[in-house]
Amino acid sequence: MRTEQPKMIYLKDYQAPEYLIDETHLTFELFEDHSLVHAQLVMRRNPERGPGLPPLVLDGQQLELLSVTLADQELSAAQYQLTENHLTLQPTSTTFTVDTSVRIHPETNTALEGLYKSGTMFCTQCEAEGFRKITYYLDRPDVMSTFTTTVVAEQHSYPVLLSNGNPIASGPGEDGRHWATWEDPFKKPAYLFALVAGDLWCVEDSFTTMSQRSVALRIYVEPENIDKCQHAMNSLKKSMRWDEEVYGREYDLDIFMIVAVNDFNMGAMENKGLNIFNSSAVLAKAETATDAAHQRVEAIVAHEYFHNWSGNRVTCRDWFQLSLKEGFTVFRDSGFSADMNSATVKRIQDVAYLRTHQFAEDAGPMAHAVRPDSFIEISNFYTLTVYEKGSEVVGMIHTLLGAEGFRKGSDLYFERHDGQAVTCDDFIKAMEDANGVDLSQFKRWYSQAGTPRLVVSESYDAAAKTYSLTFRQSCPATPDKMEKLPFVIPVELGLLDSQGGEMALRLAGEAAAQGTSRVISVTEAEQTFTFVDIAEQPLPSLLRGFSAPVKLSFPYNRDQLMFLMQHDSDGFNRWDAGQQLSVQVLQELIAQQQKGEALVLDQRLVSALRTVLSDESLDQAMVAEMLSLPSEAYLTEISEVADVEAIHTAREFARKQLADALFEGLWLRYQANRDLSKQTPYVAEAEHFARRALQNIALSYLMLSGKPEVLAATLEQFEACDNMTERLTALAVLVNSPFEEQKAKALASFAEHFKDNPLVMDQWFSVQAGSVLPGGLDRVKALMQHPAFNIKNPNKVRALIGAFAGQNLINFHAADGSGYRFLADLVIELNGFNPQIASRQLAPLTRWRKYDDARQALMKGELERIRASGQLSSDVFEVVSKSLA
Ligand code: B3K
Ligand code: ZN
Repeated sequence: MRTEQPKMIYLKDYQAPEYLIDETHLTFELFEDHSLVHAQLVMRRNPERGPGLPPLVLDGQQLELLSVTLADQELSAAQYQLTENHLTLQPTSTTFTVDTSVRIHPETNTALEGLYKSGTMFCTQCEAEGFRKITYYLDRPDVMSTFTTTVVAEQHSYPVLLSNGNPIASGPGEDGRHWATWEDPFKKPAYLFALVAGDLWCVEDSFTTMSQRSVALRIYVEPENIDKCQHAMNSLKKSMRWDEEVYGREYDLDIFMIVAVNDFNMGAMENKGLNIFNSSAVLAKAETATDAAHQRVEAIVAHEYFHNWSGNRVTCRDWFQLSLKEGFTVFRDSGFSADMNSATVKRIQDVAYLRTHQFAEDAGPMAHAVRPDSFIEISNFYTLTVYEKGSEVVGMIHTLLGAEGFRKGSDLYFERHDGQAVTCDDFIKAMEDANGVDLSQFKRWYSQAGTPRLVVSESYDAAAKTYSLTFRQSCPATPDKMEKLPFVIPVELGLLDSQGGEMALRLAGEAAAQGTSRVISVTEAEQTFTFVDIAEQPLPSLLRGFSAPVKLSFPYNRDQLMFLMQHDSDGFNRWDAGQQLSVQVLQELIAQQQKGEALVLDQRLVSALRTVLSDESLDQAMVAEMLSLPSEAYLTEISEVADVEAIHTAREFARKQLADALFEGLWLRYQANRDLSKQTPYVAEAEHFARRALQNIALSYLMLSGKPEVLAATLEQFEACDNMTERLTALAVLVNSPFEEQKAKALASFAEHFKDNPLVMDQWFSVQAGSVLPGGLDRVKALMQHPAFNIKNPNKVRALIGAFAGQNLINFHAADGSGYRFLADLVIELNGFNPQIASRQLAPLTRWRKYDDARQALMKGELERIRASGQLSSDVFEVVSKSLA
């Protein structure tokens, strides 16, 4: 545990490093009760920092220093200074070497940062500042070095020894040990260092790059998982091809490796040539992973692979620039997933996620800009804002420049900055220079937090045949800034005539119309755009494809929304019109519930969804998305004060009404698709995902009827299907149903069948944690005692506690505060051994401002209890103190 007070670090204080490291030579001696790390750093004074030889301050944490040698002279304790976080030496010439030996304890490292053990395997996680827990170093991304790494370990337990780059030598050692040496010729910051030692098997393949080089591809897993790697391997090859075709980026080393580990704080890590993955983000086969899991594997494999250019070859100057690599890489992986699957459905899912979760973050106490100005603990800034909003910001540049202009910009960026550590400004500059545009106002997206509001009004002049749209933008105050300057908001729009046709779009002053869907830039606080030659009152379709991450409002009535649902040429906006209609209808029900009135569902929602359900020409995944009502979390996010019970009751009421009214149509669609599932072996491809998505949402509605034929169908699907998508849906449907006996039987047989597969057991935990039936907290507490639960394993914590607190709102927000007390206890416990996970699990409590006074007091009380609980990690300290500020 730290003893120094956590302190705030500011972007404005950035200074280039005093010294640089040109070469890093590491030797690891791995043992069961400790490990030794010998480092030789070939260093020089950074010429940018001018003459003089200031002290060399190396970062290091939780290291036992055994020896230190400067310029071949071993130093005595009087010749260096050692503190909790630093080792300070005094160089005497501009170039020199530093050799250190340290002892570390991966075998007791529960924080899963630095070198640690996952099961029997040694592995590393160094981003952002974990390398300092391995050896003394300049642990900052603007210090880039080549690495040579030798790993020595016992041969029998650790037959596989891996590190970054290419293998250059290996051999036997003494006492049953062996060694391997790896060399990474590409300069990289220490956060991209990786090491793995274990008893692993691998699936092998190869990829021929666009310049005809052959690259060996290997996915390493524990032997029992060797049958679950093919999907990740296919995804990897598709990613490599896509990055060549869409971005012109070719892979550089002779080998690319992925290793799956069970204990991992997040999804995966892009270490140069040696990606380390949470097993949940690699392993997938029909019997054990859902369609969603298959799609997640495809997206994460792509994301980490794409980092080889956007992150590794061109990296971040400092951690305030994190979105430089993360926002851009999420944008790249979204484009890939859109191309591999249905682009509209991918966009819908991304936007629903952003609006529900990132908008909530942007409105809460941890709100920060895409490029934050300050932080206490960088691990807390791997956020939805840096990733997802960061991707939206890059996406807006793409929208403004067009695909070709964007590609010119990205080519220039990669060419200009290859091998460098750069800033978000450098990225924008490349986009500007390649296109001859000025993005200075646009850059406010990087520096101003908060979700802008865009209020739109219209006026039609029938005599003049002109139609005007007036946009008013504003952005709420956030903890970093009260006043915001106007953003550049690209709004893609179209105008529909009374037949649903698209009108030609000619702005006043233009010589001719420019298509029927176009992008206008709103750059002022208030701005009017007037279209001419508009023969009749149009209906606007605004923010097509969600062209900017804003909260847009236009006073649509329900009939107009139904019209857009049917006629808008933009698929995303058809879905969004349906969502807006649902929101209006649900908010009406919520108000009825709050006033103690009888609930009455507007039948227009029923008829709109009936039309969608019976439209056989629509992509079935799209039908499934349109049938999904906005989540309780989203309804919470858009409420001024969220009424947990009323939201839940209203939404469940609407679901039941829809289920009854649409029973026939749902049943037909369900049966047709289940029949197809029976006839077709599982395929992990878009059209099959789509079919199962509709089948499964239909089943979840149908079960609300409580009819025996639906129960029978659910049991049939549960027992006879050949894949986890159908099985898990059937299980979830049973778990949320009143059929206690069948539920218990299904849960037991599932657990018995999959007890040795931890990833499947995670899903079993999640399904139960998500059950909205009363008694949720007791069920979660009981499940924590299950032999398959392990609080030290992040996947288990996320599957059970994360799912409960993040998704089961009606149970978590129980009026007596029991859910809050439970979560606070858990955070206090996690803080003691894994601060990153502790801090993540805290997020639901930080949203206290959204709730009624009684709940606010309870939530704040728990935050205060955490604050007073003793020695807090900097991770938890930052979130708790900002939440209470
Ligand atoms: N870059 C890593 C995230 C590291 C998180 C460190 N706390 C995964 C990714 O975004 O690709
Ligand atoms: Zn990333």
